[in-house]
Amino acid sequence: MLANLKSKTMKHLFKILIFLVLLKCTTSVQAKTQIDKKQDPETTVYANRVKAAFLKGWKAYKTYAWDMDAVNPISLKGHNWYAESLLMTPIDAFSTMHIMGLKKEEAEAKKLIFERLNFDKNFEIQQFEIAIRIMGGLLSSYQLDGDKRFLNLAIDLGNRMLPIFNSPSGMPYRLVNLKTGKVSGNITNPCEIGSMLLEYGMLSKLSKNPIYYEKCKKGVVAVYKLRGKTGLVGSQINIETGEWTNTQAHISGGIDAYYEYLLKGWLLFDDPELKQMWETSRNAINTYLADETKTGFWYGWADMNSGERTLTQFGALDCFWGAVLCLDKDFVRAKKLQKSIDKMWRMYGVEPECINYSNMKVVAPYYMIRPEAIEATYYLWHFTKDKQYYEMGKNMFESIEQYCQIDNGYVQIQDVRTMEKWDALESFFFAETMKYCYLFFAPKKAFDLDKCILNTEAHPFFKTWKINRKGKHHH
Ligand code: DMJ
Repeated sequence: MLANLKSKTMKHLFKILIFLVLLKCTTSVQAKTQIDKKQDPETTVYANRVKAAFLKGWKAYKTYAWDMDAVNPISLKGHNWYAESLLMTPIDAFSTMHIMGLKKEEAEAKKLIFERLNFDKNFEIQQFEIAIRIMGGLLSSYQLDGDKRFLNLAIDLGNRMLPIFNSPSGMPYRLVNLKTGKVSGNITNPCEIGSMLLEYGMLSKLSKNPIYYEKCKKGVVAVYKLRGKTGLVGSQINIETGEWTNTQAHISGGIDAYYEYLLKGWLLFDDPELKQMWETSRNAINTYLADETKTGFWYGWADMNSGERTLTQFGALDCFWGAVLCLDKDFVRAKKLQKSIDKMWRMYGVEPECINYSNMKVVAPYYMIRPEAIEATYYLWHFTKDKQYYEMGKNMFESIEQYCQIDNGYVQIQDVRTMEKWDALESFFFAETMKYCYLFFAPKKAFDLDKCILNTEAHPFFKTWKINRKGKHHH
């Protein structure tokens, strides 16, 4: 009987043991699926690594260049663009901090901006750069954070820059003195004429004052009307006479964001005139600049009147076109271009500034940690969810880690063939390069590209957006 009892107890204990083992297995499977459902572990590791890279750059700025425009991480100092600082780095960094959820850094940047930023400065600024980085940064910060002081600063800046449009044609001058309003620089380019339309448009929308959009759009329409027979614009124009001083057409620096803003302006403001201007321009680019060659699919240079090919050059800046193609839903061209972008990136480990795509020789060897190649890759990943683009994004981030990282932060590359370092870190490292890298790996709730339009400095602008009396806002 005793033996019988023992064996019954043993059986019972055995059953409990089996139950416990099964329970353990189920809960650990559940825990694992919960992690997988949220975010796969590799993606989380990458998200944290990008944040760490951003923070390392920010630490360099804080330690060596606090309250200046930008940091020089090798000589351990900072510099300003003009006689005094306009806080370019903290303003450019803010929207990325917000998306990355870096609360402490957001608070310190915000404090610095509200304590020190003042546009009453007796010096000339390049209105285009200040519009995309500073006005764009402030307006985006306002939509992300809800603090009205961001908007007030943007309005003050916008009013000080308005004299740029006082030309006979309405096309803006390149330079303006922020205190006196004196303008100069009548020889300019389509990018510096049209690539502020998103910022001035958002300023009008948020301040409820139409003047900024109206003035800026007048300049954009004026340069569009002066397009060549091909439908393309040239590289340089005299805004007082309306004469082209350089008729080379391309999608590179000096023209790039002019086209980008026709499409993005249409998408953000529903302005049908912009849609029509975009479609005419895009068709001309497809006809005269797109170049199917044995080295890949590229966009070269041509004369704006004859359409004749003048140069077979493509560079780091031109890569933005991949993102524009995605927004225009032209995934056939976007995918073909992406192959070339990836090829150019892998030639030396990071892309050079410019190559001749007919012989794949380097034309300009430096790398400024520009974002455009990563931007194009991210858009394709976002819209297609094809894993090869995620892998390309990972590779681009790894290259920056490998070649641009130093003990005190990140620096640009003088020559990608030797990887010689260059003691500089542009503010777009914080606004754009790190943001696009992060977006490959960011948790879904951190950011939704479908709800906004990114300006050319990667600051998000929201189409629908509300703010309540407590400063809380939602998109
Ligand atoms: C940034 O200031 C902007 O992306 C601009 O449109 C082009 N140049 C830099 C980045 O390369």
